[in-house]
Amino acid sequence: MEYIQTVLVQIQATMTDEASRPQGLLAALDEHRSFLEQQPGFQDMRVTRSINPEGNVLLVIETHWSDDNSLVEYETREPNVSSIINQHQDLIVADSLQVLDMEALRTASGRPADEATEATERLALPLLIPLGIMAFALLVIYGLSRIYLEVSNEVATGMAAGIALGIMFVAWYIASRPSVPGWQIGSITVLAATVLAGGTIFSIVENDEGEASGEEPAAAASPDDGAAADGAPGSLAVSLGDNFFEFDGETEPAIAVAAGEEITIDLTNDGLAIHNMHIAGTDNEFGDAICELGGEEPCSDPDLFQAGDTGSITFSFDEPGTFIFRCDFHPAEMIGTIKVQ
Ligand SMILES: [Cu+2]
Repeated sequence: MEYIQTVLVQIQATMTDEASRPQGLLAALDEHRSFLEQQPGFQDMRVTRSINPEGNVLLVIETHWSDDNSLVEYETREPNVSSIINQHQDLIVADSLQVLDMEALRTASGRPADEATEATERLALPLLIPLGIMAFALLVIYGLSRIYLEVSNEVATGMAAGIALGIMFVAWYIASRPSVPGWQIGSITVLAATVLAGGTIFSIVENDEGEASGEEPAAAASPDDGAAADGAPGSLAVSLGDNFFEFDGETEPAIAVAAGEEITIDLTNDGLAIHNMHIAGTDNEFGDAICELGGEEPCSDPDLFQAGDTGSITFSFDEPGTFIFRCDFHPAEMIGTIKVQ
């Protein structure tokens, strides 16, 4: 932050030459610069005046300070810009002396940044700050969740309580002090980030090793990706429509399953009519006109689906082959096949 004392004063039109002569006001101000350079916190002095060939001349004297204490210190003792001007009362327009203490909002040293940079900053900061905070929060959530997953429940609870207490302590420490030096905030941030990053990396490495050595069972195949094609165990879902079976986007589906495994297909009647699912026996014939649960051939449970009903069908085939299935209520159009591999 930079603090600026701005002194405004008008020199009478008839006195401008007088002010400019050696030993005049301007020379005195120039000389004052070497005094200023001895003062703690002093950074720069700039004297400007309005370009006005006729009439009174506005003189602006800015002194720049690194902190407000230095500025106040300087202002309350003589010599200072005001006292020097007051020694030249005869030159100035009565009551035209004004002293303003100002605080620079940007810490740019002297020269303002070019407009392009400024525009970029104005546009980018409102986006970057929230995005940065969000990314940081996500990293914290991800990191902590990895760590919590790796440790036992009791340890995780203890850790969460410890972290909460730690955050409260740091917040209390910062809030209870009028100002906290940057290095302390920096140290706290670096420490927290290091612990979090270290713990996260440790958890990930630990977890990978666990998976590699088979300590943890591989995740079950997800319901609808490749389970059917691979014949891997997993739940399959078939929709009953008016009047078709729909599976994987097909309306006369061929459903691949593995031989010798018990397969369960989830069923939903998404149509308005009644339906069921009846799979042919090993002879690929339908023994019953309408199948029954517990009968000779695989039959859906329930054996009659009203609109909106959900249920399933469970079956297994020991030998590879292709077996037909149908809805007993719409056997001509509502059909499909089970491919046992
Ligand atoms: Cu049907």
